[in-house]
Amino acid sequence: MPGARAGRRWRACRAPLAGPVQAARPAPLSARHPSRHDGQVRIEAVQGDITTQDVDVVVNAANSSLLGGGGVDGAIHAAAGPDLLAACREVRRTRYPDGLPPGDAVATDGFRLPARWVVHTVGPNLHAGQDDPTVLASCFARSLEVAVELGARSIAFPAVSAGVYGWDVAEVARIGVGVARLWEDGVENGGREGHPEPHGIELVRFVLFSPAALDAFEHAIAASGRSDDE
Ligand code: AR6
Repeated sequence: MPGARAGRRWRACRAPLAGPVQAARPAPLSARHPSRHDGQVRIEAVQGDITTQDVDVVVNAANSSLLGGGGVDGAIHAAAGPDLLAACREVRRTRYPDGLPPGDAVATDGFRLPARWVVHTVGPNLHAGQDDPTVLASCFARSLEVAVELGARSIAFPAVSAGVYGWDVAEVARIGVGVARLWEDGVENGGREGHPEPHGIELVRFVLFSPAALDAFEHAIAASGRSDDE
């Protein structure tokens, strides 16, 4: 199970939030979870443009420079406006002068996006020989961790590394959904009973550009054991 191995990695590279990001003021736990008793997370896949998603956090499939690029990275920067690039430059200057390493994640505000925050992660680039699935799993896991630290309830992921970086979308789907399921189960936090603090994430949405990618993620969700209607 790649997500299980990835758990060790994402703890190992845990880092504090970037300075420029304004974290949500946490509400009392009773108010944050008015209707949830079991810690369940809704995991879903939709076809669409991630920049239009009405969620708390949109995840960006960035590169280590954090200074923009093509694909989903270019779309997010275009939709968020130039303040996003300025925030990324600040993150580079203050926290990651050598760039964000593959598998890690860092937050900025979302600026003109409907999403309040962007969590930037860097997937492994298969074309550069980066073929370790634990690094890809760490992208999903670290992004979730950062979202929790922000106080987010909902998060949208693209198919990280399935574009320019060359990973097979079915593999990305298996890994991304696997990490989300582990999170849902509380495995990385000692199980629901032993969870020291509710994580607060209620929705993990994978947003896919193409019907083929949607199909891959729907298949991975179905294969991972539970339907969200259960
Ligand atoms: N909404 C949802 N998915 C999208 C969107 C969108 N607006 N645009 C593209 N995709 P990629 P990577 C899909 O290449 O493989 C950038 O230049 C796309 O169809 O964006 O991690 C960065 O700066 C694909 O399925 O990310 C890096 O240099 C998926 O998003 C490099 O590309 C990821 O494709 C990162 O490559």
